[in-house]
Amino acid sequence: MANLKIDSVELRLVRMQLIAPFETSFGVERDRDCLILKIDSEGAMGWGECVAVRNPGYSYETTETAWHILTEFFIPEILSKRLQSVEDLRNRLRIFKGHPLARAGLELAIWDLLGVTSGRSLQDLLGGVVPQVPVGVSVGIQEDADTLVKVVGKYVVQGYRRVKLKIKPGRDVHEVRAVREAFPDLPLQVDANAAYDLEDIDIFKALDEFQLLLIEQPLAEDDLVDHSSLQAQLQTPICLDESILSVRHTRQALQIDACRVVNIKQARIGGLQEALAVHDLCHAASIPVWCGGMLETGIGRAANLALASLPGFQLPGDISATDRYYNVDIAVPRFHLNADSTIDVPTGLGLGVSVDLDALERFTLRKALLSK
Ligand code: OSB
Ligand code: MG
Repeated sequence: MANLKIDSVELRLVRMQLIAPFETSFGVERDRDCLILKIDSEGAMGWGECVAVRNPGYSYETTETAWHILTEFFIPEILSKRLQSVEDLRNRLRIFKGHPLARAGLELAIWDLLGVTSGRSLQDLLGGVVPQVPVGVSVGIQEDADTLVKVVGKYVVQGYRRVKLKIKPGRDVHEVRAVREAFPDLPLQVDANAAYDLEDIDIFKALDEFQLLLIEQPLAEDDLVDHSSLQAQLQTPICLDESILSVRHTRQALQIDACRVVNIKQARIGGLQEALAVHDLCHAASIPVWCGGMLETGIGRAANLALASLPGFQLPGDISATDRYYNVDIAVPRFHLNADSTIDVPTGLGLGVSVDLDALERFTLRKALLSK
């Protein structure tokens, strides 16, 4: 049993320049904001990342709502308290509703602390089994189909063996066809980020012809029922991202065949513990899962790699090398793509990465130290 006294929590609003703008159906990100948390516990420290961004485009949460929820509610609930486990933290936060991204950021710092203080890697704590995980790259919406084909080609040359294309209404069938014609054998999938509705069935019927691995989150995040109707009309598996916020949602989605693949993001699911439960449920039901990404810094990416090393992760994750995202990252060492389109899972204590404090300070827009 661990015994972590929570002495203080430092919260930072951080802004990092992306190497290239990332466009999805809900907007363009040029630089990425997030919150970085550091928990101090009797001389040990744990790092976490809350992946909320400036706008409520992917999720209703933003950096400002997460700041509010963390500083006013979640962190005061644990300051100067003793925590024996992640379950202890979850129990303390159970009185609060929602805000999974804020919740997951705080939980991640506790996982890191648990690893550091018990001499174990996060992979070990989670039950990960493989030393490298297969990864792909998520490609944003581009100027036009020709540019998209070029950008995909660049990633293929770099060694990515699975590509995800972001789509939105008006930028879908034509683009996917162009990429499929240029790369007939490339494992390919698309992500709509909830931009369509059932009336768009003809678009999905057309996408159904391109041997896609999956179609991610085609319809609204709060609509499992329409996803089930859509799945019944398609050969291509539907994969849910935004719709799956808990193990209960997962069970219900599978019950009504609203999806046949699940994207697991520990952040969206409210933390690694709940993500493990979603993994276990899907693994037992032989539903393939894969690890999604949120353009994380090296802190969040380290967590994703550890999670993706569990046995149920049977499809490549949206976990790309550091140089797909940032020229300068706040965590070191950087993550590199291996020749077989995998990335090594960190083996050091906790997250297994170090934070570059100078870089962190340079990227910090605001910070607060909470203690009792
Ligand atoms: O829907 O999967 C998504 C990035 C930000 C927000 C939502 C999503 C994404 C990605 C990028 O697809 C995945 C990554 O490389 O981190
Ligand atoms: Mg997605």
